[in-house]
Amino acid sequence: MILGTAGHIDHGKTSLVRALTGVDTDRLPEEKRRGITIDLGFAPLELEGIGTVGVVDVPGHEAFVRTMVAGATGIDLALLVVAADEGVMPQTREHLAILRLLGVRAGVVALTKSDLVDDEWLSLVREDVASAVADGPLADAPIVAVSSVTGRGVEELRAALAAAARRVPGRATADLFRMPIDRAFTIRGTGTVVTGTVWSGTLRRDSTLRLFPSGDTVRVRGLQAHGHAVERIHAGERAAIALAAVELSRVGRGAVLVAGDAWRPSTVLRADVALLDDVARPVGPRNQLRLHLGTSEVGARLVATGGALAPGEHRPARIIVDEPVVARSGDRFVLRGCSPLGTVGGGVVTDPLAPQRARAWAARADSVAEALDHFLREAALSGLDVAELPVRLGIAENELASLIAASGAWHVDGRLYAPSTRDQVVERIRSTLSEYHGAHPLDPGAPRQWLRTRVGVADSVIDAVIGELVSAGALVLEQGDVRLAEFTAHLSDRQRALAAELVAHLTAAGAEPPTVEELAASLGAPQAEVASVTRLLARQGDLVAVEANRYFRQSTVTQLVTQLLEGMSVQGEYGPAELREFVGLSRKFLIPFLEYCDREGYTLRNDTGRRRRGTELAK
Ligand SMILES: Nc1nc2c(ncn2[C@@H]2O[C@H](COP(=O)(O)OP(=O)(O)OP(=O)(O)O)[C@@H](O)[C@H]2O)c(=O)[nH]1
Ligand SMILES: [Mg+2]
Repeated sequence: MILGTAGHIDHGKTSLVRALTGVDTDRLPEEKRRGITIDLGFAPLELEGIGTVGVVDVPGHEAFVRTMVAGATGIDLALLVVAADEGVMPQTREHLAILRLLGVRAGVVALTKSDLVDDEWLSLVREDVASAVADGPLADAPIVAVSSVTGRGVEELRAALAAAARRVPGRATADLFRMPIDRAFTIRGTGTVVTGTVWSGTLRRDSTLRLFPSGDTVRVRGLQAHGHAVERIHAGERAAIALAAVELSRVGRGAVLVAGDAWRPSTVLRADVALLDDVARPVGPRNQLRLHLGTSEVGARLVATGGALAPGEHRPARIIVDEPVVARSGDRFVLRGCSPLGTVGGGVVTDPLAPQRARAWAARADSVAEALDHFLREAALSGLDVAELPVRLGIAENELASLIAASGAWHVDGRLYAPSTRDQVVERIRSTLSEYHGAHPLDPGAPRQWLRTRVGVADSVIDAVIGELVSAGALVLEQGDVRLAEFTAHLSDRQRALAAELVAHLTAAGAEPPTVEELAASLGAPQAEVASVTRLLARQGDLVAVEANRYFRQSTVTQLVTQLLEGMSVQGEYGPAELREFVGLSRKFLIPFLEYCDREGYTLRNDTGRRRRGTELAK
């Protein structure tokens, strides 16, 4: 469990952490010199009945709110610190707003420096604070007066924190591992070490992780929790992870470690976004914003349907970021404005992997099934990558199978399609084929490869549908050509006349027939048509293409093959000149004919000549 401090500068956060844990988290020389917190501080806190809680101490200075956000992200409990002598101040409110935006639901308020004020003043400040937290997540939080100087109230505070901690729900450990990195440094002999709060999942030593935004694959060489080496680390714990062979320059605050192959960096997110009530102006796509998600911070623009968001307004929007971020559905984030600098709002990611032109969309937080349905319909024929769904939907991998089953979606080769897609693909195949048959009535069917390019779905999908339709008898797939089962190639009257003429011509030409071009010229018919008719006659078995574009009558070929094989002895090996004796063809016709015989398996050619292969004669 993680506890984070919050509160205005100098209100006593770091002093109180030291009073609770004995650890001074202000370690930087500059922090000592200026007497303020600049970077995040970390300390272990023992709470009775809870165990060790990781404390993240944040700076209160208005210039370091971005650091505060990085520290507050992923905490379970907030310790809001308000100095009794000053009361509620600007960063008290801003930090409170950030806690609310980040979805922190529990905590305790400490009225520090109570030694500096009298009881009357203290009760006034207490009322002030109560009204400041009234409509937020700390509305019911106990308010405990403390002094880090006298020790007053510190034990009462510890007990209040333990009570609040007991009500915090556990985090999912049977989930994808993710840890936004908040620090990176090198330790001599160990190498690069990164620290952070584990958001989800479990990590074992020697695991392999992905590091984003670099995308590097990294190996976990050592694991520590609260300064002790451990074998595994779970969601909700502070972790120090030693990474094998990673340059320090590759990691830093803002990077994130994840396990599994569901994670993708993305530049368009969809989210439910809320603007704070006290923002000065509406926020639209022209306003430069900073998106704080996990420990990362990137430039962002907000595009909501219906224009700019007004102060206090809550609407679905798209967030377009300058640099890729790794987000998951359900992630909370904070949006800050650049001028004036300040927190303007935040929200919940509803789609971390939004298509470039997707419309903003309101997710129903309680219905993952609805989200899946929406994504499926939106993806239409391109489908969804099943591998990324645990991230896109924000669910554990083990919840996916039943969700997909319930959706009725169609799962082909790692992609998921809306149930209606199958009918759509069937319809497209049918109409594409019937158009093809109309345009090419003599063709046996459309080449499958061509069909794939025309239907506009993944090859695996079209192949699956063709396979189904072939089994169902609706399509015929023959030699790579697909046709509707009801289609048969047919000749028009004119083509029938042409076919008869053509056959007569080829019969007369015997063993030395003309090419298709020559045939077309002597018949005075279009070459394309002659080619189609000869192809059809070849499919029907009347003609044989001994070489490309040169057709023989089947009977002529049979006779030539018979002569050849009868001439060759079983053991003999023959050169072309000898074979020519058997069939009596001129050289121009002989070589293509012999090659035809090789292809058809009548003869076998090697370096020294041809042998007879089969004893059976041509049919
Ligand atoms: N009298 C009195 N002084 C306190 C108490 N707590 C803190 N201080 C003093 O207040 C000053 C600021 O305390 P810090 O603990 O550094 O305050 P902080 O909230 O951590 O400040 P930032 O991290 O810079 O926002 C220091 O000089 C502390 O000694 C307290 O309970 N009583
Ligand atoms: Mg401090």
